[in-house]
Amino acid sequence: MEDCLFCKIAAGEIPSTKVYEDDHWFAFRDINPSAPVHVLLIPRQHVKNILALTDETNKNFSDFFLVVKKIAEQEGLGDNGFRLVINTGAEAGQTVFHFHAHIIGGKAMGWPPF
Ligand code: IU
Repeated sequence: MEDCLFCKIAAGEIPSTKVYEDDHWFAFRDINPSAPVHVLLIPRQHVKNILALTDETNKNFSDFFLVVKKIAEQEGLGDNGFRLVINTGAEAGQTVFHFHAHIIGGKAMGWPPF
């Protein structure tokens, strides 16, 4: 999609600190990390958020949790765990409208998150 920052990051047109990539997914370090590990996982395909998913676009999400697991282990979060956050819509705090999952870890966290 034209003028989508995260599409351009996934395409390598805008630099980022890459931590993982495959045919469908790209992951990079959040520019403003809220924990020692803060990775954003994005699909290469432009999907605005969960509410915009369709049967067709969902096909590329079938391995989503396994990719999350792979990145978490690669980042050393396999023992102590991590938090997975997907802000969906402005009220939930979504500011970039290309689906992204925050993989956050490396410190103790509280609940609720707001
Ligand atoms: P949110 O769930 O839409 O609020 O998350 C957007 C995230 O994207 C947020 O944590 C930003 O720090 C991050 N980010 C980034 O890593 N690089 C950028 O160029 C921009 C935002 I704009």
